[in-house]
Amino acid sequence: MDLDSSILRKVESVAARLLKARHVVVLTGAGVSAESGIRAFRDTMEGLWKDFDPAKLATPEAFEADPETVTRWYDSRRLGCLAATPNPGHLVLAQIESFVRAQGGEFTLLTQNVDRLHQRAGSLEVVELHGSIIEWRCNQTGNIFEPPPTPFERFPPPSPFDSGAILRPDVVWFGEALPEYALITAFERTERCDMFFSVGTSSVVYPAAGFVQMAAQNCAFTVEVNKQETLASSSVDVQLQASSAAVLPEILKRL
Ligand code: BV8
Repeated sequence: MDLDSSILRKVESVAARLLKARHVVVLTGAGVSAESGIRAFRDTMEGLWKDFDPAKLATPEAFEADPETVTRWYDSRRLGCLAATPNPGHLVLAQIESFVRAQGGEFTLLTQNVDRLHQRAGSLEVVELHGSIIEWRCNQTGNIFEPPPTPFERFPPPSPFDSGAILRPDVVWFGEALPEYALITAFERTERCDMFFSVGTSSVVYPAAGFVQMAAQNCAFTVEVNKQETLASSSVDVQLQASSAAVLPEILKRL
């Protein structure tokens, strides 16, 4: 996808800043994985799930009320994530991390995504704010289990750790607290960052959506990469309205 000259001028300014940045934080959302064929969270649902609302299914109440439907939905998404491959957006973020570290800087990737594509693309310092769909956990013991890359045979899947228990995806549902380590790390790194990117997120979900505001208040240079305007667009220094898979490689080329 060719980027127009106004976006390329903005890309030049972002790359110039990144050359000097020493504490870089990147927040990613579902838009980064969209080009790997993974439906963004607020995209309309299709097929079997077209009559369901993700925001209602991604809750402990839904799991309590109908564990079979919720675990079927998550297992189909898990298999979709395993079948997907990282796209240029994921790969470039891993290369930008290497660049910043080679300059003696610190790089932190805060992701809201649960698909583990950043790790598969080679990103090292990844903080999963909303957990991972690739791992599941026993709803009694809390033990973690990574299922094989095949569909569960029974729903809800029985726990291998406790005969009366079942497995749930190791994600953070609405109304659940983020993992303590993830939250503390996200606050600490955002507090001291000198450059913050918000990539492929609608900036609707908190506390993740609050980090870009926090970075801006701490005078970090803030950049948004999104196909559309979002709730964060008015608070960033540079808004790159384009796809992450198209614009991130243009930034890397200029480092
Ligand atoms: C909590 C995992 C407290 C599951 C998800 C204020 C403070 C704190 C909490 C709240 C608050 N106000 C409201 C709340 C409650 C709630 C919340 O934020 N609600 C929203 C709806 C208002 N927050 C919570 O419940 C959080 N918990 O705060 O707990 C607490 C404390 C102590 C004790 C108990 C409780 C937990 C939130 C986590 C929920 N789990 N995911 C799963 O995946 O199934 S969130 C869900 O939305 C997604 O998974 C994703 O992680 C998140 C954000 O979505 P996006 O990633 O932005 O995706 P979306 O589809 O919306 O947008 C995609 C974007 O990409 C679009 O802008 C599009 O234009 C763009 N795009 C598309 N293609 C591209 C692109 N951009 C670039 N390139 C492309 N190619």
